[in-house]
Amino acid sequence: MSTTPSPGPTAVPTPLSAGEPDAATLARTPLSAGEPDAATLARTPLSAGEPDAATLARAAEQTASELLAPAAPHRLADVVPAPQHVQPNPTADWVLPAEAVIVSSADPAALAVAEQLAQLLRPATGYPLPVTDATTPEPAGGIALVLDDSADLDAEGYSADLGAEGYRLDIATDGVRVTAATAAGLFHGVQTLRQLLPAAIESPSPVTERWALPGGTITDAPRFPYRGAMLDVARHFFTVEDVLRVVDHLARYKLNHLHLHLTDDQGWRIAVDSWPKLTTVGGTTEVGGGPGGHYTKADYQRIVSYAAARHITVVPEIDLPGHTNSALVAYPELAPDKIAPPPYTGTEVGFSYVDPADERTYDFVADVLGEVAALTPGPWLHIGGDEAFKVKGEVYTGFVERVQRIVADLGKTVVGWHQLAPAAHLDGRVLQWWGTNGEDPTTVEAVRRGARLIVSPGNHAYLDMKYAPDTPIGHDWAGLIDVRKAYDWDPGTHIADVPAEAVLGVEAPLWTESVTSLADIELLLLPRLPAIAELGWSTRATHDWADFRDRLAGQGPRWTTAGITFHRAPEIPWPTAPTIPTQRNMPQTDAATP
Ligand code: TNX
Repeated sequence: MSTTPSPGPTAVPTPLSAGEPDAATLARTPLSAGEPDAATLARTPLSAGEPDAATLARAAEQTASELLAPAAPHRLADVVPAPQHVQPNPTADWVLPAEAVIVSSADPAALAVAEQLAQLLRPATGYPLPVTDATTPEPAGGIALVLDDSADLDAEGYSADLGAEGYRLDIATDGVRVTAATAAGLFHGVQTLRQLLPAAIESPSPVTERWALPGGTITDAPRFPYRGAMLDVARHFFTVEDVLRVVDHLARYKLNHLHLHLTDDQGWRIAVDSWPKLTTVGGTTEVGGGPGGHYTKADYQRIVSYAAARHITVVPEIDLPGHTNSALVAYPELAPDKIAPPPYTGTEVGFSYVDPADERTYDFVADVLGEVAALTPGPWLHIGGDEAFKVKGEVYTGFVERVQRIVADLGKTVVGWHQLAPAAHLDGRVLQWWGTNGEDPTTVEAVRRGARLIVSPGNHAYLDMKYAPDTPIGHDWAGLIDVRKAYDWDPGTHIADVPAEAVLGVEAPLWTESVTSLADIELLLLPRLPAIAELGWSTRATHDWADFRDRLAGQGPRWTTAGITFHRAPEIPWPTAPTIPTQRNMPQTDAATP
């Protein structure tokens, strides 16, 4: 990130107390770096060309008025993932007024983002924040969301191609303007805006706070088009509500894909009308013997549309030919020996497979993928392909090639774990690389034949790995992954001999053998998910551990205020004084109180 140095108090986050600052607060308010206070000014001897008493008095008055209007508590650059270009203007801090209006371009998708912004801001502020539309939205003391693909985004001597997901955020004395060529760009701009407000904005009920934003301009766009996380809902089942909450976490950090690992040995989680026992029989187990569960088609569509409203594409995975014990329990005809295996509730891998020699298997695959494709507006279908240890050599590649063709015939783009690499290339196919060693000639060869990669190194991006030996849940087969390990790698160069252009993006998978609750999910996701999100979004020039660590620390009070569980990783300088917003005394019936 190139940052124009900003003099003034924005360098020191100033915790604000309830209401207007009193005299004691003002006395404690740090002065701008290098700014003399009134006493210093009075002691300064006059010499030729030095300011006279009147000038000094004016300077003192200005200092006093700056103290009366304390700076916004956050620096413009205090954003995760790091924005591309940040140009602070400390004279342009802005405070959201109670009567602010959110005005948006009339496009329905832009208006939807404006309404989402209002919904983010209303609970904590208690302000009405009406949403209106205009042909040429202007902030006019409030917030304008401008959809404009021809906007002059070249400002202040720099230029940026905002593309499909970029945005420009201007915070000035007359309000805030977010400009983007797409609703997705506006949505990402809104996430940045949200992070620049005091952490109390995350409060689910009204609090007294000065809703100050740091002045200046951010121009921002992602490095990679694919930025994702995966949730394994097969080893343990998670409710729709849990998944929607994970979607919210992705959205905060500008991730745009949610990969759902929908099927595995321990449970089949997506309803398939043509093979109903997949869920009624295959969905009733999970690791440890719990009741499991599954998504009806309506449930799945609810996840898909909730994600779409947050500009996140769902990538459904049906893992084939291995990891299929739950399907074999339901339909023994798919098993190589045609005998139903017992349900599996352990955590071993690699023992099950659908019979690659039986045509019925391909009917099954076509039916399942056809129904899942019909429910999925996004372009991707993930066919797994990992750890099919008992399907070897040409039998394996032959199976994969047939399934790849089925996906293509459904009009979807095939994604699979990098074990697919030896199979023949098919236009557009994407391999998800989960190795732990960046030397992988088989994957390099598949890339040479045209495959693109989603990079998920097991020893950096696997969110199911423990942070430290004492992490209460998680694995360690790929090593321990503390926050620095999650952050310190480059998706563009990680795999030797794979050119950066072949890298579609990055994904952080969360396998759930040991994960049984939403709190468990959040503990493993946060704070590592923002690290992976930053690798996917931010230009490499911003990569800086010390800077990231400080910006990440600022997210802690937000999670605390929002009631989100996270791991207080010892290498992050979390603020010591928790930001406990003052609850405002509002009647229970207040519309803004959830
Ligand atoms: C490997 S990564 C698997 C999963 C396990 C995971 C546990 C991959 C494609 N397969 O089946 O859940 O390790 O970390």
